[in-house]
Amino acid sequence: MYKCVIFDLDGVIVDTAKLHYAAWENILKERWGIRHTSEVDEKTKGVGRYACMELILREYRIDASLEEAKAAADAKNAYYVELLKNELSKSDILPGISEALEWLKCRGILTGLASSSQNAKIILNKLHLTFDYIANPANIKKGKPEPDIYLDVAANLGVKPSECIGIEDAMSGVASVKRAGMFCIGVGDAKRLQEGDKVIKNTVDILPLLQEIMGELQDWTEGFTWMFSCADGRSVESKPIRRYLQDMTDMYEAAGEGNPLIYEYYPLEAPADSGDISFGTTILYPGNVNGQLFMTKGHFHLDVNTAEVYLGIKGRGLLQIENEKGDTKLLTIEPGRAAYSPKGFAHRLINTGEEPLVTFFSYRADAGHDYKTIYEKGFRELVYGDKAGTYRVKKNPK
Ligand code: PAN
Ligand code: ZN
Repeated sequence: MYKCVIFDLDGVIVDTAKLHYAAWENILKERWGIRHTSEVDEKTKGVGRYACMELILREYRIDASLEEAKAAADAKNAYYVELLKNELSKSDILPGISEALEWLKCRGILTGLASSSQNAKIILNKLHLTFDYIANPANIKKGKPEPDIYLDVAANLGVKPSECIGIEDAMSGVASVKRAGMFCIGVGDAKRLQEGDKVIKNTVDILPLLQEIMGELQDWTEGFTWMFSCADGRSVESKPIRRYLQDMTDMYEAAGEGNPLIYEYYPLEAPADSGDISFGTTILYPGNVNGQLFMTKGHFHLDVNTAEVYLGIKGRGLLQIENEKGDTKLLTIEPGRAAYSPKGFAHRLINTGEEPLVTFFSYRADAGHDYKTIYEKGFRELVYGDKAGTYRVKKNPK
């Protein structure tokens, strides 16, 4: 149901409050000889640069011309940017945020940033964080508490507001998320943020809460599960095994760049007994290495005479199968269609589409895995992607 999580920046991802405070303090003292107070500072949170200046002038009853005010706001910002550049680092990311972002990305859930800060890009660069979309506050007509910035992120990511969760620490931010028609997580004081759908004290609580909300709502029609129910009534969460390009470089014809995540799988290994079956979920991401489509490593089972079945849940792709005699096939995998790798056949998944290919697999628990043969030689056919979303098959020279 939820496809996207949108974050506020200050107070949620990073705490720049101290730096803002120091910058305002400096400017107010220098220009008007005024001592900045934490009460006024609190009211400036989540408010854009010039709106902040107006608020401060009002609060301290400062009489300034429009030019003076603008110049002071710009000077405050210049000072603040200096502080950001000199004092901000990865260690300033608030606790639990990196883990939450990683968790969302691994599940193909979109991430967005809805910050009123014109300095968001500088901050994210310093923190080495990326998002699927970052709103540009200069293009947003009405700031928080109006919903515009959150609606902008949703529109640019192609999701409905009802499919988004917004995370905020300020009252104006919570109001903005709610007016946008999104589910709101407030981080901070429960009373102050009571408009939020759920309020947690601390950023470390974000990931468990997201897991609770999204884990509950994930079901087969959403295309993915890593929670399995057991006969004894327990729910078991399977731990993912992740394969990056560098784990399988020699398997692609040409060396690729970087180290993207290619696939992850959530196996629920039953005891290695012939009467049991192991099963789980594989997510193979879309992409290619110099045109060769993303694929899993692939393997024979150690007991060659064991079959396996894959069921397509989401996305499109192929189950490539091949036996020692050289019989080789590419079986279509799509939602609702099962593909069978008969006994004696090695198998691998290939993603021919543009979204993650999610499958459920099941095989005899004592089958074992033999990766060596495929790792060294590969399958007889290599599958390349064409722009039109179709694929091309090449003979494997190995
Ligand atoms: C699957 C695969 C899973 C990952 O569980 O193990 O999709 O692919 P590789 O094992 O080829 O890396 C399976 O076929 N088990 O037997
Ligand atoms: Zn297998």
